[in-house]
Amino acid sequence: MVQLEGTTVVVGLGQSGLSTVRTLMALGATVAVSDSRADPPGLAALREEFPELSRQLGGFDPMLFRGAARLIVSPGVAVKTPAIAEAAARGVPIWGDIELLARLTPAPIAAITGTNGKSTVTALLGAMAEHAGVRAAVGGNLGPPALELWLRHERRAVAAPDIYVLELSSFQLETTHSLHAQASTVLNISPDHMDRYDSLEEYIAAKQRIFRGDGTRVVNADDPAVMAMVEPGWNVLHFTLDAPGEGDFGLRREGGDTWLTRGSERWIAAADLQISGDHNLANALAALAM
Ligand code: UMA
Repeated sequence: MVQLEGTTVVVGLGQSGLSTVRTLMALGATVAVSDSRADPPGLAALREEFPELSRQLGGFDPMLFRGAARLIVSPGVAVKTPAIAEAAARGVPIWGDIELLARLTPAPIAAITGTNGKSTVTALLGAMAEHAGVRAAVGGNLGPPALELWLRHERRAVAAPDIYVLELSSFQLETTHSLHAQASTVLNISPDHMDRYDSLEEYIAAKQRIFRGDGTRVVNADDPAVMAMVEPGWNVLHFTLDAPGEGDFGLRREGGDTWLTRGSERWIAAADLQISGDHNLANALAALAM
């Protein structure tokens, strides 16, 4: 079980912050909440559920952050925010909700990021798991916040999942350190959230964090920015819209038909998919590889 001595400050309320507070309270942690808005989303629910909880609203207090045992920062709050950066420089650990989940759950995690398609691949993989009789908890950047999934089975509302299937944003990955996903993918890279990042390289570095650990990395062989992330010695599966190498996933055209194949083995006819377009062929191949 995760050790949470001292005060954990949840920075940024909203959906992610609220589920983080609920989780921390369920774990018996000492919690304070901080938000730069005076009336942030989720405040009414917070007041109702945890009326005694310490709240510091309408701005960030560097003293509060400095004295914290750790900060758990919502995805919408940049870690470069001065009060957070200052606390980090003083050695205060900066986590996000995914970091807390990674420390809490023994279940395997399948983690999906990329500029485009991550919601589709997450939904496909969740549906595949369900169809295969694997209990999957599906959410993250889209759908239920990751810790809400954990709370559902912690409260015995649902059985513990066999696997988490998580859509992760670059924002979430910035504050994730110990996620060792069993399978992870970066579907593609194009400039996004450039108001938050100083350069495309910084955005790519955030996405690349999904590949930490020693799981299977599923990479888009057609995207040079994704291919450039791959390091020697990794266990890698590729997907491509061209003919795949042995063991990899791609397309083969035979007669008038297009097949999604693993190596030369036909898995499914493109015409049988209920989603269309090349981008969705790539999404389906990525989900199959995952
Ligand atoms: N806040 C501050 N100071 C700031 C900025 C924000 O205090 O400088 C506070 C706001 O007042 C608010 C809280 O932080 O109370 C908002 O946090 P948040 O923006 O992280 O919003 P949440 O409701 O917690 O939603 C977040 C994700 N939001 C973002 O990444 C911006 C949601 O992704 C996600 O669904 C949710 O957690 C649950 O996991 C949305 C999103 O737009 C869909 N994602 C981006 C995208 O897909 O492109 C990355």
